[in-house]
Amino acid sequence: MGKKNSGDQSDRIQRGKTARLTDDHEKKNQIRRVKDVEMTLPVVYGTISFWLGKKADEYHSHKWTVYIRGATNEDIGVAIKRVVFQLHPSFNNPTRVVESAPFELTETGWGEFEISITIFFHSDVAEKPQELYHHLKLYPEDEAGPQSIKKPVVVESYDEIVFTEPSEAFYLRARNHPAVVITGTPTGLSLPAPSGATNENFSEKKRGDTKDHLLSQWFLRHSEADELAQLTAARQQVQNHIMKLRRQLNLLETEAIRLKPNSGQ
Ligand code: SLL
Repeated sequence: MGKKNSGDQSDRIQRGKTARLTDDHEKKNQIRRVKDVEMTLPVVYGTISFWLGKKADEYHSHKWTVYIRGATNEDIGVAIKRVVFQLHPSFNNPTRVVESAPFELTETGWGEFEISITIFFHSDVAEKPQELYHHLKLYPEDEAGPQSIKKPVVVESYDEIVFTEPSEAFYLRARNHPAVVITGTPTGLSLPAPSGATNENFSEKKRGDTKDHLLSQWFLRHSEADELAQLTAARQQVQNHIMKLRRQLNLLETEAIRLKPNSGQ
């Protein structure tokens, strides 16, 4: 049965930095990678669990949700194709596959256990699946008296999925996406002219974000995420400005060619 932990805090933040995703087998497939660039996907994963109070029975004392979300609640479906949550074998069909963002799963149960979260990336990301682990926590550590049905127990971990030398395809597709943080300047890559097919479209089709999530009031704050969000916003402003200048330059160049007297005449 579920155990009651003792300790100081029920809401806990855990930190980690995910190691470089190695990709030996993909190197053989001649994936073109962007040198001197790192793409980072800041994520938060964890569980929020509510005690069911009067509705509780022996096998269903809590209702909980496990999830992995963008650290700033942006849609991480830009990089992640599918997430598999592996539950305790006491659950029916303990392997739960979530095919699109938001990547989450809600269940009822009675006990705490380790959930494995396997992340599969889109094929153009060209990275192997990555596994994270989260310990489902149902019981608050610091409260002696009866639990409240209103205040859940929340445990979240902040992590960064780092794509060092990302694939060119992924870089070009996701470099302006708000869920992604870019560091470095690409070398040896001729960027296509702005087509309008980047930034603007993301905002229209990002329904996998968790900004208006039903549970968002319980999401914890992670200072790293806030800092990265500021950096991303600044970078995007600069990007937009560059795009605008590029368009103007293009127009001017076209106009210059048109006005240039033909050498033969
Ligand atoms: C414990 N080692 O003893 C853990 C195992 C398993 C929890 C916890 C199943 C719910 C259901 C469920 O909650 N299992 O049958 O629908 O605390």
